[in-house]
Amino acid sequence: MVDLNSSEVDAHGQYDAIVVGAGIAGLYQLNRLREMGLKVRVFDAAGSVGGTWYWNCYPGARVDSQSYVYQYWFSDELIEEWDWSERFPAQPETERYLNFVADKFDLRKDIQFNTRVTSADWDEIEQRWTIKTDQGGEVTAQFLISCTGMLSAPKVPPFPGHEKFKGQIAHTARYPRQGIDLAGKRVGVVGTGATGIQVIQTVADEAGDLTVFQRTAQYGVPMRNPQFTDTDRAHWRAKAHELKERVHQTFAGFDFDLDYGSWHDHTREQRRQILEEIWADGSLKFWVGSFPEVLVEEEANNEISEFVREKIRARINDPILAKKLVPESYGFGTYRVPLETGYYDVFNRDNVELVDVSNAPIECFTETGLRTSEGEFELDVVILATGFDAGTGSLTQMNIQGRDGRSLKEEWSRDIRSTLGLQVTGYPNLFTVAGPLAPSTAFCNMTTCLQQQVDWITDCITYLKDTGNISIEPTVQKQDEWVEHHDDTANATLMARTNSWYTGANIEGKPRRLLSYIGGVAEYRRICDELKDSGYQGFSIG
Ligand code: NA7
Repeated sequence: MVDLNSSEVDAHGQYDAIVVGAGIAGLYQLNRLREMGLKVRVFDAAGSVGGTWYWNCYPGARVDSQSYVYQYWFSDELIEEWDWSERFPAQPETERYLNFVADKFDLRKDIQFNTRVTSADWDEIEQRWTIKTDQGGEVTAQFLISCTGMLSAPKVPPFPGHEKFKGQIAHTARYPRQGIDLAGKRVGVVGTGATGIQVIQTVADEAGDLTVFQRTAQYGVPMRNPQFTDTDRAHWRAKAHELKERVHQTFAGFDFDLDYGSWHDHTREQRRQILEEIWADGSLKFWVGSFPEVLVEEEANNEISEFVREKIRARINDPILAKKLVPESYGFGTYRVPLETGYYDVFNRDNVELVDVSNAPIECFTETGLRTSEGEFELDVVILATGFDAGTGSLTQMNIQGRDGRSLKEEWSRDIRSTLGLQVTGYPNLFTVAGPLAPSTAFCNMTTCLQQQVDWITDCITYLKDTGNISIEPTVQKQDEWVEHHDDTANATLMARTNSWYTGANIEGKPRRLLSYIGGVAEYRRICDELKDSGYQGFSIG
């Protein structure tokens, strides 16, 4: 059955490619495939374009990559026409940018919104995917490209009793688009990751009382976010061509790199001076732009961790409170580093209470709020900033069945394996942008990695077309090779030892593996390019 509501639908429901997701990657992928002359349809569960920047419309949501590198590079005209207002734009601006792109390149006509893919089955005889949606439609396509993002399946903690609660509950990744009136209300925020921190520092002013439920303290780095003048914009525009190349040559896809040489080449005083200098930059450079040893060697990591702890302590008036807010159980940078603006200062206010739930967990909702093992907290609104089933969640929810009826959900519930995070053995012609075991699973300035992966996929499809082939998938051996390399790289770092969504530790029962490739963006790109140049050696093509 074909959904005939949409304007550009193929009468027989047959496409060259189905793209799932109309966020940063999906929009670019659609544009690239259309340029090739392919018949493409995009499905998105959201009501409009934007992906992450559509759904995460919670108070204070803001990108923490610099706007001049968090953008598309494919159109000079676009770079000329779009004006970024500041260094780290807030969610509404980023969403507006993606809407601007969709309109400028007339992308909407090929996107079907409010449509969730419910299953995708590989038909071995037809060598095509059959895709069903919650709108009752069914289409087929030679290629299925998931652009669902690595953080798009929200993790909702299973606190019982939510139906009893008389107030309002909102997950940050499904925040009501019209907002919630928090003025004068008793607001509870559960979670103090990058998202929780943005919410807390933003709503503390408006809320009557704010109760923060913290399980793990974070190493927040102050964000420096100047407004851009016309001169700034002209400066970054003039550098766009250089930046476009530069971001692919660095460790984390930004315009800076691990620029300070080895940790061991400097005295303690020199290191301190360098750390102060990078701290003042007010960006993720403090995390992925200092010394290579920081994420690998305990001694270096301890020193930088202590540097940040000191900075946090200095911000909190009450030493007992400071003790709770200073992370001790893991090292700096082994959990996603959040950028903050006034976060620690919020706890000096009279209307803000920090509830440490590390040893006294939240047990349930009550009619009037939340109960922990140590007490009850009366609340009008509970904001769950509790994160995501990262990397795999959006893919496993889609019920993807590959060759011989194998199920991606079932396979990944045992062991999360992929080839470069781009393809999975047993699932021909399925491409996964930001799939697990690629740097795009969040060890990268996202726009850099997403565009690189979309380009790789587009080149791969072009190759198949040019050589008269129909399908491609990695061999078992190729996949084993990548997983082994990924694991060797990951296990040499301190990241693999910290519990967080990076290792799958935030989801009960999820197999442990560092979800993000940590060998560096430049190295990843080199490997991807080499593979392409070799004619996709190690892949079965037919
Ligand atoms: P994160 O980083 O996974 O943070 C989720 C937070 O929620 C974290 O503080 C968790 O504590 C907390 N959490 C989760 N479940 C519970 C329960 N049951 N009780 C108390 N606290 C809980 O997600 P974010 O959305 O903040 O950030 C995700 C990414 O988005 C971020 O890394 C950026 O890349 C953008 P825990 O640490 O598990 O103890």
